[in-house]
Amino acid sequence: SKTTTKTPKARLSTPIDKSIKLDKKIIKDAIVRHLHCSLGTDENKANNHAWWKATCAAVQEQVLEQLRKTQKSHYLNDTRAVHYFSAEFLMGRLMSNNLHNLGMFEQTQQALTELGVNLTDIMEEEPDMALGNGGLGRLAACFIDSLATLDLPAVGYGLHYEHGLFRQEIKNGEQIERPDSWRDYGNPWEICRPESIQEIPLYGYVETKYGDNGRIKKEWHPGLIVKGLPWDIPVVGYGGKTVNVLRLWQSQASDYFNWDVFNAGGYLDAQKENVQAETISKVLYPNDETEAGKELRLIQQYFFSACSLKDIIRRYKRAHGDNWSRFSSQVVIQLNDTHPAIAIPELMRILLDRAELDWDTAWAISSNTFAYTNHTLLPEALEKWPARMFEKILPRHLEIIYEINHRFMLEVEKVWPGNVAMKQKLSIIEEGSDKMVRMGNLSVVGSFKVNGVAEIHSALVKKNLFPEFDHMWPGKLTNVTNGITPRRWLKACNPKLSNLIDDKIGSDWPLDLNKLQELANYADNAKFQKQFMQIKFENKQALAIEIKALTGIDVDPKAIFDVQIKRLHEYKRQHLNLLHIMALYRRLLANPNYDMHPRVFIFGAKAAPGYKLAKDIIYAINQVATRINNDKRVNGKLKVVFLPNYRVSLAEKIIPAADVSEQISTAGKEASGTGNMKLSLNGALTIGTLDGANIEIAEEVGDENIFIFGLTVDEIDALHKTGYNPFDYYDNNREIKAILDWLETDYFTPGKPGALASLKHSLLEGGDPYKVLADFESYSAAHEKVDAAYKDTTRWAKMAILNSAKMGKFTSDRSIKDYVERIWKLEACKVDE
Ligand code: GFP
Ligand code: GFP
Repeated sequence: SKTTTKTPKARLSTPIDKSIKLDKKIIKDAIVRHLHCSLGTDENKANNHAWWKATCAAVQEQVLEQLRKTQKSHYLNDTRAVHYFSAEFLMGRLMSNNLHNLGMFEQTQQALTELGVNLTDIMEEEPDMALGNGGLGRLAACFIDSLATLDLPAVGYGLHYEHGLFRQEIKNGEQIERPDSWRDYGNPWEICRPESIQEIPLYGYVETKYGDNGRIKKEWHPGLIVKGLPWDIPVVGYGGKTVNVLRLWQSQASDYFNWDVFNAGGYLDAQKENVQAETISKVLYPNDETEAGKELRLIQQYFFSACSLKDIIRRYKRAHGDNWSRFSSQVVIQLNDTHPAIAIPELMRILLDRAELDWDTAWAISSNTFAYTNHTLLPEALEKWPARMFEKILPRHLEIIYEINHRFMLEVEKVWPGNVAMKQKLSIIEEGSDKMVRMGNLSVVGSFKVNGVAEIHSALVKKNLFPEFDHMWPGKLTNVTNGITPRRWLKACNPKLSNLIDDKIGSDWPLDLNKLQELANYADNAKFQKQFMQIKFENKQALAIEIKALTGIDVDPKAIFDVQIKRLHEYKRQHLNLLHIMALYRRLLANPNYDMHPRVFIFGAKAAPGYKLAKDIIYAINQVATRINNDKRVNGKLKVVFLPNYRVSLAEKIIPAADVSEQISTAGKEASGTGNMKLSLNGALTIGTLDGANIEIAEEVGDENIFIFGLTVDEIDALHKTGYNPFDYYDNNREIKAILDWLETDYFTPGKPGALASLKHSLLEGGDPYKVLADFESYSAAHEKVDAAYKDTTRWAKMAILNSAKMGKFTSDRSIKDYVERIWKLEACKVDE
């Protein structure tokens, strides 16, 4: 079971095929036809929602035709395919993206104009598909866009959550979580596929039997069977040729099970089982602080992994029957973090218990099928599940995991004879009063490749997280630096800049982002600088209107728009940004002539519902904002905006309008970051630490076009060794002391002294785990450089242009080509007409 190793032919920009460009008359007719015949309404009555749905239906006709052709081509060519297993897909909205990728955006816009409808307005009707949390989920969405664009056979597999990430409201400065209902009135892009339902066993016990040949046979008698119903979301590649599928599983009660219970008189029990089964795909990341919550997460992971594997095997068997020898040359499965790691023992179970292969054959197939991406070094994110939970929910899988571990321990013994501590460290099982299964170790042992997501992160994975695995299997650990799709993150979200770029360098950059390099020739050109900055200004005007509508705050588009948009987490250090804002405020109060260009600090962030300090930071940002925004003394020089309900569609509005991009994580903590790439691509300058992909961004744009500050990974290590004491900074820096003490007063929380004190305490008595105080001075100094640079308009324009020009490396097409070359060994498959 060796994988094919032919490298795919490099495919450069294919211009969009004119033949699939539909003229506006055809589109107009299709929209009206759907308005009449699918929605049963009329031009006179239709509201924006109806127009949106009719337009989706008209677009979907094109999409489904290409989907059919793609599936046929893949089938006829018996292609090797990658299967991207991910608990998250943060798709956002699909309309604009699909129109651009099909090359029919302008025609559709014109068709609708003729019908008296504004495309931009009706696009606002589409709810975001927020089936994810942050970077990891958005990365998955960018990757499937690139896979389709590069004509690579690929399927995304995940969960069809009824509720995605919560909707965030801000009440009296605090985050309130409301359920997200992205498909209350149906979702026009998805197709239900009851013909491909899978049944998934859970609970029960394992029976050991002896076969005729004396061989031991295991039979799992499940206690519950749930159904997995697939929903397909077509993924349209740029150019509109390949349309792959994102297949998401919804859980349902299995009919016969309920029927029996019901007939036996257990009416309520039957109901209960329905609820239990349907709970599996109800919400994204159920709170796992309780035992029941933990169980539910493990069941979710198993449920979607098992459904997906059965689906893959069904497809494989259709082409190859019961001959397993080609499985791992046809199928590669990428595990997006450890969430789907349970797929490893599940495939082993199928191969051992169902296909009745011997262990070595089964293991050779399985371990040549899986590859694993690590997205974080934070210990709390490396999943562990209690062994007793496995015993209850997945008893057979626990046996298999023990066997995998037993055999792995023999390997460890060969490399480090008699070394018990080493065995304990590397074991998939963590011994203790409550035995745990380490999903990270399982993923490394069960995969043929393991990658980190930026150079520095992958180096730290080797050096700190999995050094012994690297020693045992040299070459297994590798790097693939993240990327972003320029179709969504420049072409679609920043049409003015895209048009300017088209005019200057032609229109094939969305497929070949290195072409942007040609913009560097115009970086000193006064006319181009003016055009570039005028577009930035207009984007800022548009955002100012949005800010007013969402928060009631007036901001001046002539101010510097300084943006930090990402999940709220201490390691991302939104509170470092906040402390600096408070410092500026203090300086302005002390000296009304304090020299600074007006600045608007813009935040967007959700905090995990159970993460108290993260929520406190949101509250602090809002309280400080309210006080500053209403203080006449700052003379309009300082504004702070917290935009509620940060999500993909909001990011698409903020990013084109950003001047400054805050990428200020503690060095060594942000694996890569991808917002940093999106902002820089749209001409924002980064203020950032030497962390994650910031380092590679700095390499591309050059040190003179980025503002780097703060401790490096090595300096942080050194600080740890000598002993870090945040009080040193508090006692010796008057500004830091004043700001932290300010947090304890009721200056920002009138009548409620101490309401922001938790922040101060985490930075002092709490030990300041993310070294906020250690980096404060250097951060503040870097901001002075930002201010000086902005005042020099020519210099700033040049820097901004060079940021856009140098982002070619960070297209997700490059990431996918790296995966293909280093890990997947896939070949492109052109879709036959
Ligand atoms: C795929 C889906 C099926 C669906 C067909 C439609 O086929 O559910 O009916 O496409 O073309 F899975 P498979 O390759 O998965 O069988
Ligand atoms: C994680 C890491 C990021 C990384 C993404 C994608 O993001 O540094 O860029 O994964 O690899 F933290 P979150 O899902 O945690 O936001």
